[in-house]
Amino acid sequence: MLYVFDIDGTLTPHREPATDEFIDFFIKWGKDKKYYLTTGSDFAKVEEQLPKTITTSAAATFCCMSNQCYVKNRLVYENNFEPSQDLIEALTIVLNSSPFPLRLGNHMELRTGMLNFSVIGRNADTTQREIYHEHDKIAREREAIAFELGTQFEDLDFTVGGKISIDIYPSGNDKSQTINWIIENEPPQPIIYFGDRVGEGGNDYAAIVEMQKYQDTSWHNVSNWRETMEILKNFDLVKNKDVL
Ligand code: M1P
Repeated sequence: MLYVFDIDGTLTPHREPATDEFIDFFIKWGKDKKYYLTTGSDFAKVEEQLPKTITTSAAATFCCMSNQCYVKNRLVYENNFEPSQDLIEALTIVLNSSPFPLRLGNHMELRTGMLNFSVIGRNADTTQREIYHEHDKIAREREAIAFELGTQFEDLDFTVGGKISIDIYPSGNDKSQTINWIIENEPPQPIIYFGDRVGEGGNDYAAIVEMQKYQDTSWHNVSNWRETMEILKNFDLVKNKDVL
């Protein structure tokens, strides 16, 4: 069995370090498991949020929507992306026309193989992130922006991930790359995926669509790290029952 975990909202609170409770649990749980990490964030943020014991025990870590892959801290591949002037202009118009009142800076973050866009800006602190997230839950602003820009730029994908932002990358350069890499590099075996955005339009969706091409794959849409932990604990209970 191979496990694949999204990070923000699945193993950790969004853009925050994993809790001590989760770290203690996961280190013990992971001792006899093979698992992969896959995130929209870059490697520096992964290291801020998860301890080295967890990242170095991962079979591989896919960052920036799988546009960068590390095996045991060694870079294995990366894709390039240079946003066009048209895209920057379109995002600037969105930024200037959003009714949300706060602009806190770092609205377009260029990462390896992708661009992350946020109306409130990546400088928002935890409280400000929540304020935007509450606004977005009601206004569904990010969904609307992603849809609008998706029709304007057909060669790019716009997906909603995390709480305040949208991930943008060349069509297909998404988390399906994680699944394809695993399929190419591992013998056939069951794969189980955990993410907080597995529905259409979410940034885990492409991984789920890709997994459906293969047998013995399954996934969980979780609301937070605690739910992930409970599911993993229950697997072990069921397994032990089978053994008994
Ligand atoms: O990994 C999920 C997302 O985490 C962050 O989202 P946000 O800042 O909106 O909460 C970002 O790193 C985003 O790119 C990533 O997809």
